[in-house]
Amino acid sequence: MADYDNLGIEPPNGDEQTDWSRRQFVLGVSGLAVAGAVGLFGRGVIARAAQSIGGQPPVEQGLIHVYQGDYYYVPNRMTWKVGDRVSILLHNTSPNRFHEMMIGRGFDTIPSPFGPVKTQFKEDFWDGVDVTISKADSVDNLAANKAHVTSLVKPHPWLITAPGNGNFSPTLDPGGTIQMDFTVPNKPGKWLYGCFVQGFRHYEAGMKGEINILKA
Ligand SMILES: [Cu+2]
Repeated sequence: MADYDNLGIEPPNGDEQTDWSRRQFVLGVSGLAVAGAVGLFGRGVIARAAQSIGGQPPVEQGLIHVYQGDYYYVPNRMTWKVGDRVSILLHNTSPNRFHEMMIGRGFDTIPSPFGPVKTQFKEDFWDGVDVTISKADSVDNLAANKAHVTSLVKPHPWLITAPGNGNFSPTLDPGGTIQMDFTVPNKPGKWLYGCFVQGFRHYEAGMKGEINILKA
């Protein structure tokens, strides 16, 4: 495994593992938001973008490795084309933190004394997309929401298909991996990906990226 944990990226403040549980930010976010905002705004936001890979990335298809760290993705830019087959093999390289990967556009927010707190993307990229889970190890949970998920990995107690758990998002335990196979849907344009664990604090700390989807 590449040594992505020594990039000199400082973690956000706070004890995230105690205030993060499954989709807690969706179901009970107000207390979390206040606690998170105190840590965030009281001690300053560390927002150092990691791994800015220069130049225009090539169109990627087939197997794409995406690495999660504290608090970044490698790569943080991808270019896909409508109709191509893509398999994201997501790796959580963090030694001790949960991370997820949402893909979407816009933000859902809730009001708080410190301003709006972002909870997830407003538009879920995975809405209506057929996804096959072909590998899974140390997955904390995967909210399917409106994606059509088939898992070749059985059993899959981590697969959450009930509504109300937030947008499509695999959350990996430290060291976890998941492979998601799909055909790039006809949704061209710019999309974002990010980790909203700990009430948007991972995203704010730099755990985000951009996908440009080209027309077929
Ligand atoms: Cu994260």
